[in-house]
Amino acid sequence: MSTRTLVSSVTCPHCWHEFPPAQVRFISEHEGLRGDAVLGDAAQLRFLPSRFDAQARAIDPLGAACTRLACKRCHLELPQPVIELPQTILSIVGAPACGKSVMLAAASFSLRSGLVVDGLDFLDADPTLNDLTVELESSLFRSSTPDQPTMIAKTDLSGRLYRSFRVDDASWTAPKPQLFVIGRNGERQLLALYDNAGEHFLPGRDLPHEPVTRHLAASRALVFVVDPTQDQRVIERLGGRETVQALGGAGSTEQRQDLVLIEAANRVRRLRQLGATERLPVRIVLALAKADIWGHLTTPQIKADFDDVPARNSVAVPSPAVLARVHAASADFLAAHMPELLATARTLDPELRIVPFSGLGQPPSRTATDSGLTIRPRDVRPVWPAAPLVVALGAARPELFPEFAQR
Ligand SMILES: Nc1nc2c(ncn2[C@@H]2O[C@H](COP(=O)(O)OP(=O)(O)OP(=O)(O)O)[C@@H](O)[C@H]2O)c(=O)[nH]1
Ligand SMILES: [Mg+2]
Repeated sequence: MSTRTLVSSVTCPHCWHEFPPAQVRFISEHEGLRGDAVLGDAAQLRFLPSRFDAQARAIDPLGAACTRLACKRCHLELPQPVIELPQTILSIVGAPACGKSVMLAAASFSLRSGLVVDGLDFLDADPTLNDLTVELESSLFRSSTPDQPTMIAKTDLSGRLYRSFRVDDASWTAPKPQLFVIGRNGERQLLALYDNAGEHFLPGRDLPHEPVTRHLAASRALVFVVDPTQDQRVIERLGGRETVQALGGAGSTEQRQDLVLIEAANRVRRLRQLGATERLPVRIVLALAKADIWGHLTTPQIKADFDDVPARNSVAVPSPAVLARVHAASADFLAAHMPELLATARTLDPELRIVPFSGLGQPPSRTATDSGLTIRPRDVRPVWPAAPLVVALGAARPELFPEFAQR
């Protein structure tokens, strides 16, 4: 029989409760055991086993052998790697329509291709749980109708991307985690990502029983997606709101993105009970989205770096030297156009990293006057879409990406 090493403490990727692996619940298999106090009448009973068979499967109260695991608190199913591998949670944060979902789809799609970083393995921990990223990827990056223009929809604030459970006589809602097993340099880890709606990060939107952004309590790094085209000063340089909106930028209302960042940092402090002057225990990466629209405004032009990448390699993370160059150009650009955002981010993390990218590679367009913006999947060519995540992982877990750990 194979032996397994367990982690010393499990952090549930659904409700972020921490508990020893010996406390993990099993999901009953016997059909007579339908109904669970936490998940409701339709779910199979979750139980703490006291009997096991010769294959180390748990025996449920009606005698069936069980292998599926669940969280002690929220009773939602846990893929096996959750109790065996160290877990890194990255929080993707940003204002509505800044490009989070497009980044997540382009990043997970390209990470699977093996072309992003040498020697990196990237697999779904549980394909049924990851249906959200699989769905996001299939619309733009794996379409069966690549000539049919399409676009990723705005992320819903509630509904099927979230799950409910009852604890302490209250009903809770949490976003579905997307879990991946990543391996490199002999290290293996579980990576947990969440796709929130931007509205969840706006001040005043952290509701007690909808802990939709409570991954901020457990995450190692914040990937703060900035959409420069939502800032009035950038919009003016680009020829006005209507022009920018026609390219996929500008959003619907102007957002103070620095306030969204401050709100996220305040939530990190509150959830971890940190004092106002204590350093944040998370690393911050500013992921500057939609560089296809504004990338010619920087000096030197980031756009030139983009155009230089061969099509087949556009998803690869650029070399540390190129990353350093575009970091400096992006910092100058932010200092000139969005200085309060840069200052806020630097105060929160003096070792801040800035990584520009484009999830689509080129602007979408409007095919009919009454329709939204769309793009043909065939024309989508993401540039550096996974670089912000890899740089954040390098900052949080240098053993995985030593070459990207240092600025
Ligand atoms: N030009 C350009 N437009 C983009 C790019 N990525 C996203 N967009 C546009 O921005 C819109 C919003 O992108 P999403 O990824 O849905 O934004 P989001 O942050 O997930 O938004 P919420 O779900 O509302 O929080 C898209 O519908 C596109 O029109 C890009 O790389 N280039
Ligand atoms: Mg979204």
